[in-house]
Amino acid sequence: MPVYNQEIYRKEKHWKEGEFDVYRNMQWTGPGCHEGCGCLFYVKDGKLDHIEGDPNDEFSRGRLCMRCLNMVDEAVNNPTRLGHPLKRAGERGENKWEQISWDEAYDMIEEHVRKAWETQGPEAIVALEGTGRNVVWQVPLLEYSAFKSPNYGCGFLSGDSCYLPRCSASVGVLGGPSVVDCGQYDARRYDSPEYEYPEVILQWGCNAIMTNADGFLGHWIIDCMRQGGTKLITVDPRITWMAAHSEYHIQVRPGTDAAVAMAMLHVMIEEDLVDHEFIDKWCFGYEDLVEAMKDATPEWAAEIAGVTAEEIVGAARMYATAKPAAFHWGLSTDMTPNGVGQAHAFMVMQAITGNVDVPGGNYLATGPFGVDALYGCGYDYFIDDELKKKRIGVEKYPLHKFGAAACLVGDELLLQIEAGEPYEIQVMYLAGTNPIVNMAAEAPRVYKAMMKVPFIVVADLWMTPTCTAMADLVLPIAMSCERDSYREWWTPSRAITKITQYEECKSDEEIIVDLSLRLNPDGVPWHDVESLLNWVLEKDNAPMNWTQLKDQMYAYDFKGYRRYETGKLRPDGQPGFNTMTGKLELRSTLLEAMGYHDLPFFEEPPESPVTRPDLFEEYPLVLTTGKRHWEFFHSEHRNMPTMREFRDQPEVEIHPADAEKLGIEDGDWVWIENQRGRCREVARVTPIIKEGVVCADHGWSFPEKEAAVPVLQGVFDVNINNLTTQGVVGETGYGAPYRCLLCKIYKCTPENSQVTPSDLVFGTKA
Ligand SMILES: Nc1nc2c(c(=O)[nH]1)N[C@H]1C(S)=C(S)[C@@H](COP(=O)(O)OP(=O)(O)OC[C@H]3O[C@@H](n4cnc5c(=O)[nH]c(N)nc54)[C@H](O)[C@@H]3O)O[C@H]1N2
Ligand SMILES: Nc1nc2c(c(=O)[nH]1)N[C@H]1C(S)=C(S)[C@@H](COP(=O)(O)OP(=O)(O)OC[C@H]3O[C@@H](n4cnc5c(=O)[nH]c(N)nc54)[C@H](O)[C@@H]3O)O[C@H]1N2
Ligand SMILES: [Mo]
Repeated sequence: MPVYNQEIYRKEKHWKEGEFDVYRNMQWTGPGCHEGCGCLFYVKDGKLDHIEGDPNDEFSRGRLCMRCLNMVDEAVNNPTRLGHPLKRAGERGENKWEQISWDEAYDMIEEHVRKAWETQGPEAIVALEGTGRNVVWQVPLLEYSAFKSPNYGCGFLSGDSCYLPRCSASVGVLGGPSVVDCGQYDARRYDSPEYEYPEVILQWGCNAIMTNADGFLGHWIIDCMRQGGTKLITVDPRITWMAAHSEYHIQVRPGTDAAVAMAMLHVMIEEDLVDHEFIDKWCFGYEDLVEAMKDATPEWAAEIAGVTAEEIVGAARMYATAKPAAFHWGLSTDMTPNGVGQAHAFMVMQAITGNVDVPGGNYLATGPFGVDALYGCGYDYFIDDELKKKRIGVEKYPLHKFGAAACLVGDELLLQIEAGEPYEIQVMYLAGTNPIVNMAAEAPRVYKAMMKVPFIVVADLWMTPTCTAMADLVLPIAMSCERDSYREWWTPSRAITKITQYEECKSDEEIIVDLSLRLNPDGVPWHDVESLLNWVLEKDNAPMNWTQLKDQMYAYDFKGYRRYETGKLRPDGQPGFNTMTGKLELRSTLLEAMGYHDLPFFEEPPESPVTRPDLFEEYPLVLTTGKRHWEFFHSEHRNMPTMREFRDQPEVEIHPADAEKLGIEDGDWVWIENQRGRCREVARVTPIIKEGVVCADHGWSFPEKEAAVPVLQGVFDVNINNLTTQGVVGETGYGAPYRCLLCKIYKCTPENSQVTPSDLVFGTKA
């Protein structure tokens, strides 16, 4: 670690610098992202003035992204943010609001919750959240402790298609998720004598430098390349920066990844590039794997994926012979019904090459002190077993009980709301999710269903289209520097400390305390945010309380490498992996016990040129959706002028050869359409996308447009989730086709734009 000027970059938590109070602290939503980066917060007269990256933070090392750097003026000090609880004054969608006090807001919630308890039972209360911002453990804890309901889940993310397919599969195979080792588990980072740089990082369906997803910062890969000479392999239908810097770039047809992965396994096995010592000693089911991969030849996969057999063979050899090699898997793994089968192949690749839990390989990641065993959703001490059985959809899809997050199945919740059977959902609490703009597949259908729920509370930073369309009560939420909190995503554990206050905003943590003390005063062991955070840390077996963590800011808990040898992976302290057999299960007995594929497998997407040649005739392009951009985090940041200056409109990437055939030019507004619906985006004609494939943005709305229905910030006109599906999931219930559909594209004209998708949703035109 370089030594910084200690006068400027000091290590204490707080100091004075001229007219500023400077605080070292973590930034971790809102506004949103997956990370907690170390920042210096410069405060003047109680108001945040500017921030800088903190070079003394081992995690982010002083680097910040454009969204964080822009956050002060356009988020924290933005006068259009929510500052007071608002009660709906007109009809839903009219955007008429009455400012009320927190007491009145809580009275409303209490009345509806008690009514649900009395008329149906707590299960009629549902709490939904979005991705892992710093509203992750908070929402289930509120749901369990205050509402006493087991029904917590994601905001209609079909197939729970983000991280959960990967992580749930990993519970059966490795005993938990694995993450590329860039030294992040050890506070000494690259300077640790034990650390080795990966010789190769294989990046699969992941764009780490843009996304910094899941507690992993993309620039660590650049660190490895610069400091350790790490080489890259990339599997992606688009030429990303990473792909352009790779030795092999395998440009797959979306949704065919498992075939390519199986062929790579086939090559490794056939050419005997595997680590027999590790397999013999620590793995279960190798013979079955060999048998199952026998026919998965590179030629077979190349034909399916639209790549060459040579690149599959070359990439397989390069990964398998590198020591160590690391495997970085992205969201595209999850966004297909084949997600679990694909994830299984990826884990097996890490295993048979001997790259699990070794320096510079794939580290088996848990929270520092055990919290994330259930991905932060394990605090269900308040719910008895009978109630747990009432979690919607988990009897049908039991992997949800064992998986990485014990939550309800969103696709099944949708069916239940639509049918009103077996009972009606009476109360919905949304925090950190904006479903009809972004998370929900088949958004128009989800919108109509949600409108049937009699009482909806949205806790957010802004008046989003979801608030306007359906909220009965909107709660104003504190941003990161306005909250005391505790958060980790793998490592390190972090304390987030309150520095400023905005209007009447409350943090998600304060709301848990207030509502649980109102609704379940005898059932909860806390009385304020500090005692709540102490309780959470205690449940996580942390060796310190909140006040101590706050002082030291973060805590590492590195337990060394090859923990299968030292007994540190299993609760019983025995060597081995935390799986049913105690071995790394190349063939998963957990998946077998549930009647699922127990070995890696490939299935064509449900709507592909191969499975649906009939549809392909009318919709001749393969559609993948939702690649990320620097400027936005999902639906967020569209209201920030600087971000819009960089990127003003939703775009769909299309290859020049396809564009030419369709008479489409760069910059044209086009309709993207399939049998479920359409939306419009701007064509970006570019050779970086595979021919025959288009990639459309997600998460768009135009905050500058009219908020009230039927405009609703234009959200349904540009919503790529008009084209996605609900209920088309993998056998386990995990994985849905957000990234492997079919569509057609044509230029927008006045004639073909007379009836818009919004008109169809709101019935404004026949
Ligand atoms: N700036 C920013 N960062 C984010 C987010 C954000 O909205 N904005 N969202 C966060 C969230 S919740 C998540 S889950 C992560 C996602 O993080 P990543 O997985 O890293 O990112 P994506 O950009 O969604 O997708 C990665 C790549 O998948 C490729 N791809 C598309 N379809 C396929 C396919 O079928 N197969 C393969 N192999 N590749 C395919 C795309 O071309 C893209 O380059 O990012 C997180 N970080
Ligand atoms: N077609 C398509 N759809 C996708 C994707 C895709 O790739 N393609 N990606 C999917 C994925 S991977 C994911 S994870 C989902 C993400 O979906 P979500 O995580 O639901 O993201 P948003 O819709 O942006 O909603 C987040 C809301 O939380 C608010 N917020 C931010 N910070 C806080 C906070 O601290 N507290 C509270 N209470 N609110 C806060 C924001 O203002 C915003 O309104 O989207 C999914 N949708
Ligand atoms: Mo996600």
